[in-house]
Amino acid sequence: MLDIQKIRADFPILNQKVNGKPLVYFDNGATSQKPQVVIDAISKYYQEINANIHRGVHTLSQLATDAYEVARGKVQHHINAKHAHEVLFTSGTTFGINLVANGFAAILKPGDEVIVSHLEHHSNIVPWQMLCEKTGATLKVIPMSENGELIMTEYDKLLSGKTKIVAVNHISNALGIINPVKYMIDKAHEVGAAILIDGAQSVPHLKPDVQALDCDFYAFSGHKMCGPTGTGVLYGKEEWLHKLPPYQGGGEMIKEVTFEKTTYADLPHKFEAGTPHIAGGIVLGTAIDYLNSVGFENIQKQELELLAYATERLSEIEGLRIYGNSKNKTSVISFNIEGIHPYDIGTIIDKLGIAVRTGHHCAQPIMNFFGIPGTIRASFSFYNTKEEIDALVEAVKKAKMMLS
Ligand code: 7TS
Repeated sequence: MLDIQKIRADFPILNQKVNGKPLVYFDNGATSQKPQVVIDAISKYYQEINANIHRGVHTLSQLATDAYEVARGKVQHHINAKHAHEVLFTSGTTFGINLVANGFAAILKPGDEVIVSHLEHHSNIVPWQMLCEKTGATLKVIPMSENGELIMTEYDKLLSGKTKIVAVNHISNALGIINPVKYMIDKAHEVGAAILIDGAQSVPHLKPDVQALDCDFYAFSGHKMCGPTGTGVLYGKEEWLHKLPPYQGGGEMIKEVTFEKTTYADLPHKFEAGTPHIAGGIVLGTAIDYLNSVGFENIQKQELELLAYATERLSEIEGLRIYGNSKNKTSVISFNIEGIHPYDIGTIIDKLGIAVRTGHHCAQPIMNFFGIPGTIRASFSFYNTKEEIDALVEAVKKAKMMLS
């Protein structure tokens, strides 16, 4: 059992008032809060070892380089990648997906097909649309059902020899639905297609095993898993990272440069042009250590309890509809109240100290599917409590009264 009060003491931001009320932070799907160890590790880096990496012979540069590579190793073990050089540090999920989509421009031909799903964040739609525009390939979309699940029989029908890559999220940000990614990966491979998993919303809740999944790419952001903003990881299978061209040209990603010809550095440096977010990469390692010290089993247990409690309590409110009723869900509740715009509820409950996200959550096709402008999304983390859910329910009831 987690000692929630002890865990909450690790997160200084949680212990404050917003608009005169105790902060209730339920916007974890947008970004998580940071524990003190992560905040301290950022200062420590700049106080003690700040230097550019992979460049100098001097001691600080070596210390910074070593710390950065230790962090890469931590990520490798965390996601069970076969090689450390399959772990690319990026600025976030968006960067990782764009890197892969850009690389596939060198591979796709007119008539080829790219598959995404109806449940994607715009980050996992737009780069593939841009790729299709560039190459003449066609974008296909796996449809979803009323309860927010992807329809696997339709996925099976879309797959063919023309499919070159499938891109799907592990967990939907707008509804919290957990997709059957292992099935989807195996099916993509049956037709010889590559598959990218957008893990932005899964890594705060579970420990992905990229070898067991057998995915070709797995992209995620550090800031949703207690790490700093501007950090992220793209895992790519070695064979694919060799096949794809570099994304950006610049320092650090080369072996040799002449005006006639440039040769590229080995993995992972081929994809890491320029000075990276050194402190961020190192501290992402600290965040991963922190999450593992809490334990993913404990995290899941606490979050599923919060999900069940919030679903039950919110359902007390007349006219409240929850979107995405699948059993395969993480701790996200997306809802609306009949006749009231989600933005209005969000604004009123903010005055009561409660932070939720309202709007389309960068997933407009899902909102279009339900015929709504957006939802109110409460996304819970392991450091949230049932008392906070009670505060949300009371605040929503109050807002409903004021607005109806
Ligand atoms: N993919 C998914 C599934 C996401 O939820 C997000 C961000 C991204 C990609 C992009 O991640 P980034 O770190 O590169 O921006 N999702 C959200 C959200 O749900 N609310 O704010 C950001």
